[in-house]
Order: sequence, then structure tokens, then C-alpha cells
Amino acid sequence: MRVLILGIDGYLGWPLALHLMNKGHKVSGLDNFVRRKRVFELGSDSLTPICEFGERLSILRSIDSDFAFEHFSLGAGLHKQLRHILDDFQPECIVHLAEQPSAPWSMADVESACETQHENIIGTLELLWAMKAKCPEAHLLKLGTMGEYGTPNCDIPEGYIPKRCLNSHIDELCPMGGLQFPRKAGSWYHLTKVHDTFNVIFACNTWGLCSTDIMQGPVYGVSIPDMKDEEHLTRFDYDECFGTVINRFCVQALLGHPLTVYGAGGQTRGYLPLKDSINCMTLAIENPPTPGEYRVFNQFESFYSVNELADLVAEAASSFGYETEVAHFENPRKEMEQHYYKSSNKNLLDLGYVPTKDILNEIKILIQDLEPYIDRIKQNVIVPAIRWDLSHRRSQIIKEEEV
Ligand code: USQ
Repeated sequence: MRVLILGIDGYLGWPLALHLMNKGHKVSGLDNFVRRKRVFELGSDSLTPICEFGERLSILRSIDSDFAFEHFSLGAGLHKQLRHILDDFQPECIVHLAEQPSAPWSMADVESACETQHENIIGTLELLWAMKAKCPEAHLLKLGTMGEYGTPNCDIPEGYIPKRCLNSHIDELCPMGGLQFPRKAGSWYHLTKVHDTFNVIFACNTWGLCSTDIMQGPVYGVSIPDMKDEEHLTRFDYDECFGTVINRFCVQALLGHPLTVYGAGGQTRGYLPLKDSINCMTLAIENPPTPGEYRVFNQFESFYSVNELADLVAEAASSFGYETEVAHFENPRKEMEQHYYKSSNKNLLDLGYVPTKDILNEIKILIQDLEPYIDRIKQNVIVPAIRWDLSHRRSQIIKEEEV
């Protein structure tokens, strides 16, 4: 299948390209390298020493000598250029990973909030228009987030309110059944995904485009089986903006820094390892929706609270001789710290997703993958300073009795 990956230089885009090309798909890609730039501006860098994109191009061209790449920014008003690119590549599937993915970055200041909303919402809108003009039959695989739903006090379905009542002990038809499940995003970033959702649904209903909206939980890990050499590793961020919690905890454990549990640590999300994320996206690509269809896949392996994750990372680290302290830090975010959380991921399971269940083992693999790079860790990007209340200051450790 001809697959165009937007954001091919990123944490997910790079391993997805390797995986799809190894499977024989015809891949092409776009990127503007803004992720590299933003991480540098925070005073951080990928922990894995990723090579310049020129070298990455050589790696991809050693798999497919015709591999095509364009330096391109979505959301920059380059409508004609985008239409040309789609015309040239004639993709059957477009994987859209070219959005600003960080909640804290979107909360840092007005510039970051506006850039996030513009890049994500307008970028996707530009893409929808270009698809309508040049490849209306292509499948748009769009990265959304489980964070669109927030943390409601009921089970989270896949996109839509089910026909039966959400509380399983009540066996009644729900009058709201079939409507979109309510959204309650927790950052300017998460809100962009909500807005995208509605724009994509509109394009499917009105123009007959088809799309899979992946509601993905936080991903962890740095390698997948397709990576044979160091230069195949994906980027690995651990700063307060671009590092997700398990990835950050593993770096902290290697550094001997107390694990930074925000607040009470009861915050629960659906997590998945990098290899599962790549497998799930591949399943969605190889099993496209029908014309005009908009479908939702909740993408995660299982649910964990931050406290559970901290204990798992401490246990994994101690098996390699790293004694790890778990600390509670003032929560820089505004979020519920104890709450009900349960969600369905039936659509992917039905398609054949086999979740990697042994999270402790995955965390051990991650720690081993990162060990060679301990000397590259920058300690000053660990403790968060971007706060949802805009009082820019580093979080302090909370005393045990105050948690
Ligand atoms: N957290 C800590 N300590 C840390 C970092 C995070 O306790 O050092 C907590 C956060 O407060 C939050 C949870 O861990 O409750 C998850 O945070 P995260 O930084 O791993 O993930 P998040 O900011 O929610 O965003 C990430 C990706 C984003 C994706 C989202 C899926 O960056 O692109 O959309 O995961 S979800 O979380 O389901 O919304």
C-alpha cells in the first residue's frame, strides 16, 4: 500500500516508517523538524543520539531506493504545495503524526498555546481540503488522544455513547446512544484533538472522506524489533514537555533522581509500549475504513495509575542495581488525582491487536536500552516548571503527610 507519513522524523513516525517499509509497503514522508528544534530550545536533546535526517534518508533508501521525502510544514498556508505533494505521492493512506503533541508545551505561554492550536487544527484542516481535492479515497489515519475524553466517572466507549446505558448494572436503552461521547480536554493541546475530531467527522460526512481517529494513551519505549542498529533507534525525550511519564521515570531511575510523581499519583491513563503503538497503526492501515466512514480506535494496552507506574519502574530499576526513591511533587497540572478510569479498546482487539501484557518486562527492556546513554542525561530538565496556573516555578517535593 502507498502510505504517506506526516511527521516521519518523530518519535512514532520514524519507527512506523521502518516497520511499514520492512513489511513491503511503499512509504513516503514529510517533516519540518520542529520537534528537534523545540526540544533543543528547552535545553534538552533526544537521549538516543539520533542522526541528522540526511542519514535517516540513506537508511530508508537502503530499504527502498525510491523513497520520497519533502520538507514541509502543515498549517503554514502552503495549500498549492500540499496539493502537489498529494498529487505526486497518490497515497492510499495518510498517517497524520505532524501535530504538536505536548500538553505542558501548549500551556507554557500564549505563543506556544497559539502555535499548538494553529499547527494542529489549521494543519489538519488544510490536509482535509487537500485530500478532498487530490485523493478523496485515501484513508486518513489521524492521531488523536485518549485525553479528549478526560476522566469521566463512567466507562469510556470508543468515540460514541453506546446504545445501552454506560453503567453496566442498568440494562436500559440510552436516549443519547449513538451521539458522540462528551469531551473534556485537560490542556490547550488536548483541546486541539477535540477540535480536529469534529473537523474530520464533518469532512467524512460532507465530502465522503474516510478516517480512523486513534485515541492513543501515553506511549513508552525506544525500540521495536525492526531496529537492528543504534541509528535505527527513535528519538527519546524525557524533559517535562516532550517526555511521557514512563519514559521520564526510567531516565530518573538511571540518574538516581527521585521519581517525579505529580500530586497524589492516582491519575490513571491507558498506556502502551512503542511496539504496540506501531502494530496498532499498522493494523489500522492494512484494514481501512469504507468510503465516508469515520471510526474511532481507543489505543492502549491497559490502565495504570502514576503511583503504580512509579512502583513498577522502581522495581525494574532495582533489578539492575539502581535503588530508586519515589517522591510526590507539587502537581504543575490541573487534573484529578484520584478518579475512576475504565475504557474499551475492543475495536483494535477485534482487528487482531495482541497487547503486550508484561509491562514490568517492557520497562526492564527500556532501562537496558537507555543505559548506554546515561552520560547524555541533562539533569536540569527533569523537575517541571510549566504550571497550568501560569506561575512559572519549579515544583517542590510534597511531604508524605501532605500527599
Ligand atoms: N505525570 C507525573 N509525573 C511526570 C510526568 C507526568 O505524575 O513526571 C503524570 C501527569 O500528571 C499525567 C500522567 O502522568 O497525569 C500522564 O502524563 P504524560 O506526560 O505521560 O502524558 P500526557 O501529558 O497526558 O500526554 C501524553 C502525550 C500526548 C498524548 C497523551 C495521551 O504527550 O501526546 O495525547 O499522552 S493521554 O494521556 O491519554 O491524553
